[in-house]
Amino acid sequence: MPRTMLITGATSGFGRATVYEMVNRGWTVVATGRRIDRLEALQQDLASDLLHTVEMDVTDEASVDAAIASLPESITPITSLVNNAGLALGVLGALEADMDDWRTMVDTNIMGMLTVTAALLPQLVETGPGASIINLGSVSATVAYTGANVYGATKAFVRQWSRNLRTDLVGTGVRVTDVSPGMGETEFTVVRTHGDVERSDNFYQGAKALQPQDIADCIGWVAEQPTHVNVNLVEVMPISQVWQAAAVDRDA
Ligand code: NDP
Ligand code: 8X3
Repeated sequence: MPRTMLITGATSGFGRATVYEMVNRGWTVVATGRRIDRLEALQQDLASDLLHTVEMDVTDEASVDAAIASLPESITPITSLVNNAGLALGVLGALEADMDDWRTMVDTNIMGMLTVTAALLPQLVETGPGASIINLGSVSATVAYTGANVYGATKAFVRQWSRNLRTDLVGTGVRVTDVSPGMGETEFTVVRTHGDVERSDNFYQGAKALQPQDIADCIGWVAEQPTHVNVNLVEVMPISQVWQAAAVDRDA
């Protein structure tokens, strides 16, 4: 089984936990993200020959190409790609939401994922059986709630893209999986609220939300399935979280 994984958005949350998980499983890991100080901290903390770090902004095609071109031959081809970089911005309904936030979510969650995937697809196909692409979706792909508007829609894209890509890749040996978490306690809500740490802390307070390691475990499990097995979708929520009944506005 080939074992070199590139993870986008590895400087925080699910991506960062997956770096530790996969290095512990003996994989070679390429951790990427925009915050170089965080990548350096990973290097120092893990102090492992299995870890390589490289700056990558998934919204910048030149940055993606340069990062991939910089990888030493000794660790290519990349055999597993985790498209984890992503974000929600804003909590307001569509009437009050900010167009710049919408654009950034589409650029990152959709175009960023596509850019990195297209750049690495030749290496993944070269690897063949055992290769995998693991995309971070979300329960918000199918559950509507106020303020999810564009964020949830980008994750609906991830859901269908994962299935369509898997269909296109049949016969290559490359697997495609959508890992769709519910509420996870990461920097996600600080980012979503544009830096409101108190609001973010209150959101997670007492919720017993998913922890980054929970999703890292899922990703490790998916990546190490036998080569003939494709896990299509992993949807995982904290046991404290459930779906709401559809809301009714009695003044409508
Ligand atoms: P975090 O905010 O903790 O981590 C997000 C990561 O994405 C960071 O490492 C950040 O790195 C990276 N990132 C953001 N923009 C870019 C960019 N333009 N280029 C490269 N990297 C970028 O959030 P999570 O760990 O929670 O989120 C990871 C994924 O999981 C996302 O796709 C998110 O939508 C999804 N998800 C999260 C849930 C949750 O409740 N937490 C639930 C369901 C899905 P840097 O800033 O250094 O570039
Ligand atoms: C994030 C999950 O439920 O906060 O993707 O929208 S949720």
